Amino acid sequence: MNRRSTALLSLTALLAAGLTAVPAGPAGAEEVETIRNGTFDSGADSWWTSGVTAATTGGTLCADVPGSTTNTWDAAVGQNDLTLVKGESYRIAFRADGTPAGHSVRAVVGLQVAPYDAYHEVVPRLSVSGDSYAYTFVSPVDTDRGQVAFQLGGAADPWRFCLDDVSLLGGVPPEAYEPDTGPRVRVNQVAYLPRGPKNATLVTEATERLPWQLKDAAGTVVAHGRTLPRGVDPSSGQNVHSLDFGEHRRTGRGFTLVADGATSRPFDIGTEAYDRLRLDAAKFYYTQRSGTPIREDLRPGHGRAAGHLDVAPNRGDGAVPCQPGVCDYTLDVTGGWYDAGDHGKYVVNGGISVWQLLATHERALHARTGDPDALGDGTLALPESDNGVPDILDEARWELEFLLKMQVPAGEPLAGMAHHKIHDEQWTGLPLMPADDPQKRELHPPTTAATLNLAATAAQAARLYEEYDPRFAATALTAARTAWAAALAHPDVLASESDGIGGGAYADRNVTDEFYWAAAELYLTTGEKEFQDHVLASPLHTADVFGPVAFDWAATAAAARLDLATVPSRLPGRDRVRQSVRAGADRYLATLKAHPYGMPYAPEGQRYDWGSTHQILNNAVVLATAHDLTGSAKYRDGAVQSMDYVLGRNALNVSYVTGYGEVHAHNQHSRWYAHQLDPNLPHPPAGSLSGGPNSSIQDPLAQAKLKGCTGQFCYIDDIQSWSTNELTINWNSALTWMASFVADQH
Ligand code: 9MR
Repeated sequence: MNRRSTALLSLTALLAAGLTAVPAGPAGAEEVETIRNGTFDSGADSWWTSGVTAATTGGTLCADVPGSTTNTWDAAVGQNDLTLVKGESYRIAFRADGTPAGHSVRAVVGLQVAPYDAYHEVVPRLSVSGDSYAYTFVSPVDTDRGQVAFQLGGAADPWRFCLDDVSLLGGVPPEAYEPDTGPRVRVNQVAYLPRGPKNATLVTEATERLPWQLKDAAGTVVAHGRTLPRGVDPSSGQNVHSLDFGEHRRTGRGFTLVADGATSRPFDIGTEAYDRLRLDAAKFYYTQRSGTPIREDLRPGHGRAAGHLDVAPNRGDGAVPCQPGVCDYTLDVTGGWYDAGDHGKYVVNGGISVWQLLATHERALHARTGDPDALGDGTLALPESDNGVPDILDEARWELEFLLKMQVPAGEPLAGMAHHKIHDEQWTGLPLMPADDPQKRELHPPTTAATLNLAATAAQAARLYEEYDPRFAATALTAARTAWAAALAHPDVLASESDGIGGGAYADRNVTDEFYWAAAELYLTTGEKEFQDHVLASPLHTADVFGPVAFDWAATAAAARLDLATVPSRLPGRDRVRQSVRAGADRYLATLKAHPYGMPYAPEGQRYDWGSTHQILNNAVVLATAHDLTGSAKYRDGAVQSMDYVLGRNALNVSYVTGYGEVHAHNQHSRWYAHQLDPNLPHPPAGSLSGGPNSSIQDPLAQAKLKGCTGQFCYIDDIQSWSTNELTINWNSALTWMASFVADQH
């Protein structure tokens, strides 16, 4: 639902008919009907209409929907003033038809007043003969301003919609959700490297070793062996065995593994998929760009109008004011990448994302297996391709230019610091193309964390762009120095945890790690004593920074440590720095070996983090870096094996990368890759990483379907599940780095 929509709707015939109790459901709780006159036996009483000509005949409401409307909310039927109880399970049901065939209705249960939140929405395609629809969800709020709306606009030609038997039943038993996990042999559904590790997991009640067979595409057994019983895996609650077919090295497509009467999904043995994945993961960023049209010729199926230029209905990012009381200037903050499925742009998260793309390039310069041409000029089909600059640097620069624009101008209070973020005043609904966002945009207060993200990445940029554009490198270094000085002058200006309306908070209470990171990048670029002193004096320099999750947008110390270990410098004690990476990698390797699903991630209590897939990949980055530092095969194998989980060797038997693997995430939460809500919109492009299992299941859909889930099961491939199934710039940067590493291990 576009939350703006209901603000425009007029209300008619609001009769407070009271709530009707209906017989108890199977769970014994009392089920309560919330809709008044859902059968239209009393004509259109209690219902409003907007932008349609509607009438009831014979207990059915039919609406003539005009053609040539723009938005779904331009034509609608609905009912307001419904009471919803937080945590209660509801079933929304209705019968509907549409003539001629092919039209869809957007059925929304949400808030009838600003900010027009949608608690449940579906967009079924209607038939001419009519169908019944029913969906269960959990209300995330208490409100007596609930609304059910059927949005009908947006079609070129007139059509007719008929509706009957509308019900919103409270107190229904929550829907039992059983994910379809397919065959019990779990494999990397994409590809194993010919000379790499090859492991799989079998879900079985058996406690004794079982025979397995590897079959080629023709069904011929090409290898066989016996499984290793592993007991109950705490991350899934399943009894599992693991199996190792690493001795088989012959390449091919369409292999399967057979064990315990189950046949795995097919997979390849080869390297081609990783060459492709390296490019696709990095290509993700062009389609996240703000402030420029996405060219259809460069991204077939994903072209779109420029977002947030100063063209209506966008309010534009060309002259964005601060939130009231924060500043009295405006900034041109056009450009940059949209953070995720929302239209927000955040310096903090932009920082780690840029860092990791630049680190992918920098690794290629220094690592024994690195290949700077792999993401070089002309590889990513960008508007800047063939300009003599590696495409990965062109892409990262799109965000860097934006980060620089977020710096408070000289002469203003807090000059040199960076605004934490810029986004809509209110949350918007889905789908919503960037160019169609009507919300006011605002700058949020500068913070120390954002300022240090700018200092770190601009300093890193200064050394990497020097060869291609010395002027830009110099500009970046000046901005980094200015930001560093501003952060030292204002070392504890923190983002507010509650600043999460219209965009994510990205609040970080501890910036010691950001200081360490910025100092490290400034030191690696300049070699200057001031920065060296800060690095050596940081309590984090000698601390164990390789915890259950190595690094992310909020925890950047390990990012600093990896660069201090790999980027050439004269840092005193550099050997110990390198040794610390190895020690961290040893622990991730131990975690991986103990894990029956073979991954370097075992959060305390199996509480999976928001974006767990990228945490797994970032831990694998530490393993990969240990290989780059030492040449030791065990670290390379650990890093390569970590990809198996992300690509399908997991409890849900799903690849978390769109377009990769037989069953893969493709309904990620996004306002413009919203195919699940509007068949005219695309799925995310191939190579988009889903955040994956998140034990905290913050969104209502996940709460309705996944309550009580164990670790790996806290995931659903549904566009409404923003806490388990979003896509983001910082998650795809982990995928880009790791896909690049694996592709280099040919
Ligand atoms: O990935 C972020 C997660 O670590 C935080 O806990 C959460 C709350 O601040 O926000 C997540 O990031 C979201 C951001 O706030 C807004 N854009 C979408 C991001 C991914 O869901």
